[in-house]
Amino acid sequence: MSEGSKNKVKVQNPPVTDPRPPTPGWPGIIEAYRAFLPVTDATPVITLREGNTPLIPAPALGRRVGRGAQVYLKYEGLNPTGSFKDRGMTMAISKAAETGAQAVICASTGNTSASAAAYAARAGMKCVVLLEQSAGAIALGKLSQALIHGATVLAVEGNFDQALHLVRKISADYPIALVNSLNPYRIQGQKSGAFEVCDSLGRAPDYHCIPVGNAGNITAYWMGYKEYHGCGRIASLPRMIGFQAEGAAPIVRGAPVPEPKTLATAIKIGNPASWKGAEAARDESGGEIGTVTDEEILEAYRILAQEEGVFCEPASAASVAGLLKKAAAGGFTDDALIVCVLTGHGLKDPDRALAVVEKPTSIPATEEAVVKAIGFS
Ligand code: AN7
Repeated sequence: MSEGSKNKVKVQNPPVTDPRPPTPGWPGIIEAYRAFLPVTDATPVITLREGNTPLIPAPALGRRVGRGAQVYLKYEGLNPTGSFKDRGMTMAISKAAETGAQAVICASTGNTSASAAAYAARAGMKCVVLLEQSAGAIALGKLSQALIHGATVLAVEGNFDQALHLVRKISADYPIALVNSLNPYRIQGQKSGAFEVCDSLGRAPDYHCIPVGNAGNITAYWMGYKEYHGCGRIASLPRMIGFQAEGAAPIVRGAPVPEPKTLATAIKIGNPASWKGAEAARDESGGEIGTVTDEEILEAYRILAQEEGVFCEPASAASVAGLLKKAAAGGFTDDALIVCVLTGHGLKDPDRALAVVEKPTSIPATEEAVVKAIGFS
């Protein structure tokens, strides 16, 4: 047996920290919003230059909403690992590095694990992720990310909520840092999404639509909007409009859901960690948290891809499903400025895309066959 295989814990690389500015291009959210974040000169900045994602106008959705609405999509799928989780992970891993942590752990429906694995690799830390074992629980793209970044991936015979319970306990009992959104630095980093929305628009939106799973992101966006409001960068605050999948809607029902069900696997969560934060965002902003069905999610997923040219994962489409549902009920004021967060990239879950489209048509390799197939003959 070689030396390497005897020693299960890999030799750690030194963290790849970035030089302080000036550096070329966007520096990542810690340097961009340093004054708003709990970092000091002693914090090693572990960044993949996350953030600075586009705010894409969505005119087709605006027409569907009607009443002069202007709709924008905050396309978080363009973060380095393909989801909004990178905003919080750069903070969580940088702060873990500051304390000398050698290892991090999380439970995940997929995106947190992909992000944690990437940032831990960059920091030279070991990463352990607990995922739900059952078939289809974790989208393929996310699983491949966690594995290729070298995380130790454990498939738990239980659901996300049980996995989260386990990692909370293990991180309390052993020297391994928790990087789920119970880690307050995650929420701190994620609030930068709200800063960027306001920086792009030059104001706050009237409504902010967002999917809700473990409820960290709605909590973080509301924190971000309140901080920008508090220091006078925006004059008004948005109403926070969250959406849970109908089969995984504990906050709407007012009780944990022991066996959550939805094809939007990212938000298949029955007992959200930031439950109180989500309720506070809803109540303080005069907003609401509602439900959308899997059918409504898939319809929004298709509309986004086919009418706006934007490919997101199903959980992300929950924000737009909710937008359309609320609009149909006359829920928006005239000329509303609405931002929907698209939390993750569509390529995370290619199986779902393939399941909802027609398969390619097989044809002979002839001009005649092509022309016939596209209706030119
Ligand atoms: C694409 O990765 O919980 O309400 O473990 O991946 O802040 O939990 C993912 C959540 C929305 C919900 N959209 O955000 C995880 C995880 C996507 C997500 C959510 C998630 P939160």
